[in-house]
Amino acid sequence: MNQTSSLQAVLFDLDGVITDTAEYHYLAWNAIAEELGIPFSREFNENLKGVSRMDSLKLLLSQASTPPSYTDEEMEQLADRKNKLYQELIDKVTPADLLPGIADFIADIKRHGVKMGIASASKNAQAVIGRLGIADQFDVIVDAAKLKNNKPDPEIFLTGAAALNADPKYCIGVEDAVAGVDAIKAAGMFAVAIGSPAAFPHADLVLENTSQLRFEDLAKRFS
Ligand code: B16
Ligand code: MG
Repeated sequence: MNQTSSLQAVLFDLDGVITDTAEYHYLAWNAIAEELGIPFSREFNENLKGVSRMDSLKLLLSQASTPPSYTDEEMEQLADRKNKLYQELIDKVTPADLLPGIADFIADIKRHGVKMGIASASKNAQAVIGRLGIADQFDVIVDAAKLKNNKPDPEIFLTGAAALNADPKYCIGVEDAVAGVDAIKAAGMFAVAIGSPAAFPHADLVLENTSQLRFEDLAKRFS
């Protein structure tokens, strides 16, 4: 191929990059917080982006005036309840829920023969991608349930690159969470952050929103 040939793969975070399921995570956690009488807000919910289900629950409980001490089993039950609420909400997801520009960006990557993967902390990633109607576009969806370490550990991005037989040096990771950007950098990849520049000092490139993602601009950085 031409000048874009050295870019081997693009690994995408899901929530906040491909679709905005963060709102559904918020609604489900809010219901649990209300039930437990713990204060919770959209602002606090920002801290849960990219964070695993159990770590999110721990953060939520830390907001109680007297943080409760639950057994491991009780913690599992609370996390399961939140997940059931979340799954009811994602049942409503359709292809119209792709964030702006994502459909074109994915199509461009595919057209240039560059591989694509999903590196999401969500154990519901497969279901969400299916409902968005884009499952066949991706060469791998990393199974978060099989990982030992959460973002900012690079494991999820390295696992994705290995599955695609790609050298991390020639991979791009796209994220909307600070822990995710740190995971991409720790994996030795080029990190694109979606959000406000001030929030992502470690990213190689920060774009305000997904409609600014351009395959040609990114591929040039590898030529
Ligand atoms: P689940 P991402 C993350 O997805 C979400 O940002 C985070 O809010 C959520 O707690 C986490 O997945 C786990 O999700 O409960 O569905 O396994 O941003 O890494 O795509
Ligand atoms: Mg995310």
